[in-house]
Parts: sequence; structure tokens; C-alpha cells
Amino acid sequence: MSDADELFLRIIAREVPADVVYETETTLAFRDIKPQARTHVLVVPKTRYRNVAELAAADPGLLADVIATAHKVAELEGIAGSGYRVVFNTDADAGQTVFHVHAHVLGGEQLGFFGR
Ligand code: IU
Repeated sequence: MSDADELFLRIIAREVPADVVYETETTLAFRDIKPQARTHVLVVPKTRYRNVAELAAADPGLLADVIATAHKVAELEGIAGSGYRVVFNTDADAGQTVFHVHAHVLGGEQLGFFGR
């Protein structure tokens, strides 16, 4: 595990500061340090899995918790009604850089299409 992958565990343990917006027993939501939209929050499970596929296979209930927290964040940010996007970058071609699964919650403005 690299330093970057360990970072989210250190944020969960409150050893590294982060702008936390919501927390449950199993998940933590905090603002991305390099926001790509007016609202850009990361949701992580408190147990580390490498990516969303590993999480889905090992603990589907925890994946459901992550999605529920993403929606709660959208409500708290006031964007649940206008629309938001939940993205799991998964491995190299998607540009995943931190190998502790995280959902990006993006919104607060009209989002462009994405792909290449
Ligand atoms: P990715 O899906 O693995 O590419 O997303 C990682 C995100 O984590 C990315 O948007 C970073 O800006 C964000 N991030 C962060 O919020 N705080 C950090 O200390 C680090 C990365 I390192």
C-alpha cells in the first residue's frame, strides 16, 4: 500500500485533517482537495478495499452504505433535487490514483459529458 492509499485511512483515523461533511458508522465523506465541480465530495468506506469491484464482491452492504452516504451528502449540499453524479474511477485507464475505494459526488452546476 502506497502513502496515498494509506492517506484515506489516516483521514478516517483523524490523523490527517480533512473537511468532513458527513460521517456514519461505516463511511466518511469529506471535500476533495482539488474540486472538479462546485460540489465535489469523496465518500469512503472505513474499511479499505482497492476499488469498487473488490468492495462489491466482498461486502455489498458496505457498498450500499457508500451510495446511501453519497445521496445524504447531496441532500446536505442542497443538490439532491437539481442532480448530481456519483463516480468510481476504477484502475489505471480511469485515472484512479488512490487505491482506497471512494465515490466522487459531483454537482452544484451543469456537468459536462465525460469520457475521452
Ligand atoms: P481518483 O478517483 O483516485 O483519481 O481520485 C482521488 C481523489 O482524491 C482526487 O480527486 C484527489 O484530488 C483527491 N485527494 C484528496 O482529496 N486529498 C488528498 O490528500 C489526496 C487526493 I493525495
